[in-house]
This record gives sequence, C-alpha cells and structure tokens, in this order.
Amino acid sequence: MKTAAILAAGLMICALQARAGEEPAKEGPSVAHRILLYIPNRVLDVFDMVRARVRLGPGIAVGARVTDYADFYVGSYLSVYAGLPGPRCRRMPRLPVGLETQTGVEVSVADAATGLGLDPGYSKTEIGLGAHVLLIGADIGIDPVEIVDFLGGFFLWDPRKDDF
Ligand SMILES: [Ca+2]
Repeated sequence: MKTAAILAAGLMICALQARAGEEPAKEGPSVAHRILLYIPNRVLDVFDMVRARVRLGPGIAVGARVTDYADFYVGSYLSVYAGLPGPRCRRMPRLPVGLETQTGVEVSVADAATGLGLDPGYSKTEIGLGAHVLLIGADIGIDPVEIVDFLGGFFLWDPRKDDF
C-alpha cells in the first residue's frame, strides 16, 4: 500500500513536470504590427527580387549561378558597389552602396571563395551572372523564391521569413 502511494505520487510529479516543460503556443505578430509594417515590408520585399550591382575597383573574376548547387566562380576583386544589392536573406535591409570583395574558386557546393564578410551574399536560390575586368565589374541576378515571397506578402505570407 505504501509502495503504491509512493509510486502514484512519483507519477503525479512526473506528469506535473512534463506539463511545466510544455512550450506555450507561439503567437505571430499582432494585427496592429502587421498593419503598421505592411507597406514597409512590401517595399523591402520588392527590392529582394533583383540584384543589379556595378563595381569599381581592382580585380578579375567571372561567375554564374542557377541556385547554390549549380554555380561557379573564379577570381578576385576588391571594390565598391552600387545598385540593387539583391536578396536580404535577413530582416535588415542591405545598403545600395558598399564594399564588396571575393577571392577564390567555387564550383557547386565546393566553396573555396571568401569575401571575409564583404562577399556579395548570394541567396541559395539566386540565378545570375557576374564578371569583373580590371577596374569595372557587374553582377546581375534574380531570385524566384523572392518573387514568391513578394507576391505572397500581399496575402501576409512570408516564406523567406524576412518581414519585420
Ligand atoms: Ca517577405
């Protein structure tokens, strides 16, 4: 009898602990939050769809991509860029001007290229190409997932999870 009572008390403690460990249901942003940031989020989403950077600085490089799995890059450059910076892949917007560098070789997922934090920041689903010749470079691209994200945004769907 005593053993059964201890066992029952133990089971109750376990059940209570399991309940205490349950995550509360996650709530999304409030309606007021969504209304206030609806327009800014759509504006940021529209700029994510296209990359169109020009670069100025020394280097030589060539690259092309149809997603991160079918891409190649070889070269080295150190430049300032201006233009549409391409997908954010985060909430904070990218500036339309800045420093950009990339050095090395990349073929598909074998990536030995680095920009030491100042690389172009391609999204994994981007399609585009770029080249750098002596002092001038250009990089253009489009991201189909960002197009879906932009269109979905009108219906409050945010597949890229980049809305404020
Ligand atoms: Ca979005």
